[in-house]
Amino acid sequence: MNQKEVSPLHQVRLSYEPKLPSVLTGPVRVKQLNPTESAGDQEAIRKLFPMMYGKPVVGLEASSDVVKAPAVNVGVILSGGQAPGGHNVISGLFDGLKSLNADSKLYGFLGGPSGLIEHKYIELTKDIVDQYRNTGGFDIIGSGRTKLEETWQFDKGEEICKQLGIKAIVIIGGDDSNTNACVLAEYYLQKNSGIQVIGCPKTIDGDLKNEYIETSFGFDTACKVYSELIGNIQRDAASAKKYWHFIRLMGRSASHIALECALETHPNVTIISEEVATHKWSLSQVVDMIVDSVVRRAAGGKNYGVVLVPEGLLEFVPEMNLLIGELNDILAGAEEAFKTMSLSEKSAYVASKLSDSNAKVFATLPDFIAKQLMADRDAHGNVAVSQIETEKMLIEMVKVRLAKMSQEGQYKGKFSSLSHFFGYEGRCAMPSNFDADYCYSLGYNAAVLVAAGLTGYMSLITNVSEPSEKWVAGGIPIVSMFNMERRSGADKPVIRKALVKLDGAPFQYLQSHRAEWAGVEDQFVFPGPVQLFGPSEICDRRTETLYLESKK
Ligand code: FBP
Repeated sequence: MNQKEVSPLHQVRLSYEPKLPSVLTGPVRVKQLNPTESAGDQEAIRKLFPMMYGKPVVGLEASSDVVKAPAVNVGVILSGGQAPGGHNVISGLFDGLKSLNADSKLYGFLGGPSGLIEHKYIELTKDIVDQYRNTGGFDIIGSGRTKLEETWQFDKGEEICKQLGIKAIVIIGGDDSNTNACVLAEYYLQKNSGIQVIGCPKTIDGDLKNEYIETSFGFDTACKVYSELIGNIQRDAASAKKYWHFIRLMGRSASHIALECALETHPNVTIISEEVATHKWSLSQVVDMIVDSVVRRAAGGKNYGVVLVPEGLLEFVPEMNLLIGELNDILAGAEEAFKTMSLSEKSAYVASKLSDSNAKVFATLPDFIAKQLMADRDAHGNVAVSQIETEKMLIEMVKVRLAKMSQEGQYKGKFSSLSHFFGYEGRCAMPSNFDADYCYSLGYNAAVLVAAGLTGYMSLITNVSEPSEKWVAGGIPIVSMFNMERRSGADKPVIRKALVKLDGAPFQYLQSHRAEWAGVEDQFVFPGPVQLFGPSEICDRRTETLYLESKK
């Protein structure tokens, strides 16, 4: 982006110096730690990744030997949805490479993984990188969702790397992109092409974490942005006293964002998809949970409140999950036929193909939800959940239930509702100090892993609930996070998605306060905007999720 003018905050923020773990501020030595196994299906994964399987976790320790590293050319790719801090991974990588050897070069592949295949790239110079330090967005080189999974794509990638003298590719992405990064690393190793591949854990969804990765970058900022907005809405609700606000929060599958925002703001009702799936709740039972709070508060004279709905909810409701699964299959074979059909023709076509039980569920859905469920799937065959207005559907269902209760004399309140969806508002926000520091460190550390000759590793910064000087740097073999899962009709090695754990401290905290928050007394908390300057306890504050998880 060629900007003529930048805001005053943007200008000042460009010169913020991200904090690094102490170990990365001087010469380091890489030490091998524990050998690893894959997270599941060890035999199958070992066969698929004979070169990568079993590699050890690595850690960095300060070294007194100052060895001049040879100059290297590295390529970087931003993959998938935007997450605050992506530009800092790139600036950290750039600075890390230059600190090891000023003649090293960084190339950015444009528009995501497709840039590697189509040979679209720019050299990232200091002038370019300096314009993007500590800013939100992925616009420095753009992102994309092309899947890197076929050998012709890997070969095209190798071709451009050879042409530019690129020795390593750094892929900044979520679970799917890092899965592909590992497949690419194995392929290049088997071919002896001399190209290393390093991953970095990105996603606002917070679902790329495990015993090693404490959090994915972008989660901190995105949740803080949404929590500010939720707090503002809660204050409006408590001032006007006339609306129930239903707020859907992004997060394709897992409910980490909804959970974190609930811990920050204490809304009346928070739905957690993983809980719905575990207890096999129907949509009607989800509605029970909301109606219970609406009725209790109305009895206390309060006809207002706030409900948080996770974006991925429908896929976790068993009856809807079955329906969506069958719809995916039907739609996969009907793309051509659909092009010329009206909405009612599409509905009739789908209804005629569905099994009896799924057809019954489909018939109960409001038209707008049926239409959204029939929309195009993404490259992975998934429903675009960010386009499904689940919050509006729940409002309709709550209205019907309350009308019935009113007729039966069980409810005497007034129900006016407003719906909201917060997702894209947070993905490109200016990164919080935590994300600015964490991302810069991930990128800087990736340069060290490249210099150490590693491949198939993810850049790892841990102990992040502590101040940054105490952070620990290292790398984890991506293959150690794999298990086999059924995808598009075949068993594939993938990084296991981290869903909300119902026995984990963050959910347990919500659970122990839910009844109180749903009751008549308002318990709302107003977090206010992300603070970039001021006391450290405010500006460097981590997510509640991270604090609660690190206490164990
Ligand atoms: P990543 O997993 O690639 O980080 O993207 C996550 C996400 O922001 C989800 O929360 C959301 O459902 C989806 O991307 C939206 O996708 P799109 O950017 O294609 O609209």
